[in-house]
Amino acid sequence: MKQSKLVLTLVAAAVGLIGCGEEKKPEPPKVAAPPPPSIEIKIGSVAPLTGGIAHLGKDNENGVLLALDEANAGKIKIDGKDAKFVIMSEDDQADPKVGKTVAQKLADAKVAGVVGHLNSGTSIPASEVYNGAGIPVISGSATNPKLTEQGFKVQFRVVGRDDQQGPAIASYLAINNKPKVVAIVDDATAYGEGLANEVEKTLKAAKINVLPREKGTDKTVDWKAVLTKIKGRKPDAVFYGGMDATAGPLLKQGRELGIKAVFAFGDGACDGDKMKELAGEAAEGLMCSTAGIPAAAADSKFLAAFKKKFNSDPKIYSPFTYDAANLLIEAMKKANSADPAKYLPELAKMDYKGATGRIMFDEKGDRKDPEITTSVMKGGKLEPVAIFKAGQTVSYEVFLKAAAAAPAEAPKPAAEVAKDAAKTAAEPAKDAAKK
Ligand code: ABU
Repeated sequence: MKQSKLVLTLVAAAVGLIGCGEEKKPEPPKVAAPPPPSIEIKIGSVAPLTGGIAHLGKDNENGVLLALDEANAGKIKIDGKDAKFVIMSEDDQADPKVGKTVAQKLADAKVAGVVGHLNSGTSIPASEVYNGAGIPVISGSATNPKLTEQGFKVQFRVVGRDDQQGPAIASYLAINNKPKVVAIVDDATAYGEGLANEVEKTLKAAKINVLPREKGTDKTVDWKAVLTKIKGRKPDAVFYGGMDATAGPLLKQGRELGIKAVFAFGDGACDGDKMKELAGEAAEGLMCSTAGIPAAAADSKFLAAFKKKFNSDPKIYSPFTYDAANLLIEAMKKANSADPAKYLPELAKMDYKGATGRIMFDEKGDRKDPEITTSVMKGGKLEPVAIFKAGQTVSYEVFLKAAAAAPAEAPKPAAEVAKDAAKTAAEPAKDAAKK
């Protein structure tokens, strides 16, 4: 009995020891779960960030920044990896040579796509670089037709072209103001000269007398010699093809010289606040066009998010650069790849509802049926007055009504919106332009 008690005690002690030994054994180190695989996707953004139109360049960049912020917050997965979108922003100084140099820099850095450039004069030479590198590029502002006439499959734009914008603003001017003599000035850039040519063609087709072309540059701020010459020819209207930094002084000096003609500009000089800042009271009555909807008419969610992030309203093009960046991202999501060769086919066939409306591309990479807006400065505010779209001009009011009536989840084709707007209009297109 004593013996068996002893045996039990020893067994118990041994078990206890084993137990104690197990308790003392150091815990195996806890290995943290490996982080989910991630992928950094670089998106290039190019615009003039210095110089006379840096305010527009910064606005373009802001559109891209907002789109990338939202995409990163949305925790997008591409090819099973957490996608982190980063901007690679470059300043092309609105200079064609610098434009080509920074395009090469972006290609060397292997960006997945590019939003830019702002100017046609930089976009056109840069497009050769992107085409050679196979990098998709979408401009939110360049309007010269040549950009998408080169047959580059990587090139897209989300605004209209100057051969749409020029006829629209010239027709509005011809119908509404009935000028007999028009002076045309341009800044000798791909955009300014090209748009001026389109306006001239339309006016001449309407049998309006167009004076011999006057020229400046994209740096001209002293227009007195040109304007003095123009004043002597007594034009009823002056059209200028150029950006706001040069258009503002032209308008101000024109009024100071006593020119009473109506001044009309294209999209590069259709920023109401900037024109007021540069031309003051002389900006009243200014007529100008944009190659898309007015920035203030962009999607309300975009407008609120933009205001929250930048504490300012968009200028002319940021809703379009925002859409351009989102189009790149959506195409990558559809292709499940950030490889340009894989997502480019998706981009080309995109049907996307953006902040600026429904976006589809034609075979050249141009936006199908873009809106062209004509605005007039009234009481210190640039008021949209007419929209040209899908071959028809309607009053802005009618266009807004027709667009609001189209269900958001299944947007009507642009041509249908314009046709509906035309049907709704109390007056025919010609009279709508008179409003
Ligand atoms: N569309 C006017 C500003 C940009 C350009 O040069 O085309």
